[in-house]
Amino acid sequence: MASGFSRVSLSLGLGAFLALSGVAAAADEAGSTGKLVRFRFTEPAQLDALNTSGLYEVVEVKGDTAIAIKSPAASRAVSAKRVALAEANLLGLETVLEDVDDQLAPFRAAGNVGAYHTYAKALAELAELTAKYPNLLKGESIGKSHGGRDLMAVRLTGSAGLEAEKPKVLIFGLMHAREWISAELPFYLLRHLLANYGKDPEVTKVVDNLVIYILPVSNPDGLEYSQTNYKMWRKNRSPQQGGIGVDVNRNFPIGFGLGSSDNVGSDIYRGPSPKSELETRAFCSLFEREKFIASLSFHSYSELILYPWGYDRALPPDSAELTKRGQAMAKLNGYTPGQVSRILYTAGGATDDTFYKTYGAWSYTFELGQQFVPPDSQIEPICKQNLPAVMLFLKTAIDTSRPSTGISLADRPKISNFFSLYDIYPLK
Ligand code: 0X9
Ligand code: ZN
Repeated sequence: MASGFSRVSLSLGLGAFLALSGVAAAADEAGSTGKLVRFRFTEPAQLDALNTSGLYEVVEVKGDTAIAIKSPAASRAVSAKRVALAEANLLGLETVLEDVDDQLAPFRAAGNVGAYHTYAKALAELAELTAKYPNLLKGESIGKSHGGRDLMAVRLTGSAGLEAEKPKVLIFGLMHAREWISAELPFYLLRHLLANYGKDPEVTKVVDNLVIYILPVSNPDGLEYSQTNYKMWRKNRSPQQGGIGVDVNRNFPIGFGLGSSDNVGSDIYRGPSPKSELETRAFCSLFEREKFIASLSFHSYSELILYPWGYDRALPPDSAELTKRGQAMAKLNGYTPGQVSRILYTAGGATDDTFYKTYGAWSYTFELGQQFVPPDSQIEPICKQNLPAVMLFLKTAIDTSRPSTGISLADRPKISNFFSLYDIYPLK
């Protein structure tokens, strides 16, 4: 029995499923349904075996129980030898529940998107805001998806100070197609900063002292597919040998291959090689150019604040500082802070590890809310609840030096001394 094994909850997960009835199952693309299985395990290694088997997608972990989907598409795409190997690795896991297919129907349907941003609405709103605030905001496509959609970002900075001297930060959402709420907070933040610049001193300082890139929709092809075809879609939509789609958050170089699948049918398919995906390359090029000092990605769900490492259970070099900042933000939104691999699961190839290790950015991931797609009425409360933590993330970025990882000292931007964050928000 492994000690020290305690996970809060996990958010590959199916909040909506569980909210519905406590059990559900997933459909593969062809429309046949998968099976939802509960496994009881005794050691973290068993969870990793489940995660990487290629046969199951782990969607929720609570205590010693993992809920996973066994997808027919995934099973069909692997060889008999591979199935046998995966099943051997999974021996020792007790299957608690199986065959709950019929409860999936409400989630398979492409529904009304309600108050959520579609990709078209996202582009329109970014265009409208850049037109309205030409002195503060510039639009920039940082690349294109396989489907030819722009990865549309905005660059926000105030008139004060020399731009070349300002630290830059990146905030982005919707890397996973079904996590619709994760595109809403970037918009909420952007509107807050624009509406209060020149009025609220805190907003003015943040906007004047930073260059803030905001990219609400990082996976536009996936979002479109989730909103029109299959709501539970997670990956992008790039054609792959034997199937469609790569989990972009498994396609980054650091820890590539760990806690992901090499089976194209899996929802956590990592892709054939690191940076095989256009979205991944667009992010890496942007980082190489802008040398962000901090990054914040939004996912859903589980009410967590996550920081490196995700790919390794070891502590990262700046663990104490990462923890301090994570805890300070968590005090403001009530979320549970922690190192990904310790409070969630081991998963490499995600943005945060590469942004921290390769590019020297303080990188955080918020798992928002308790569902992938909370009811419309929850959008505003979730955004509101998180705004102070995001403002702290921004303020922290102004006046601090780089982590010990990543790009060379010579590349570091000068640190602004506009005000000392630590005086205002002591981080314990
Ligand atoms: O597994 C993920 O990609 C993220 N969770 S989600 O349920 N939204 O899919 C968490 C990523 C955390 N970071 C790393 N694993 N490095
Ligand atoms: Zn996600």
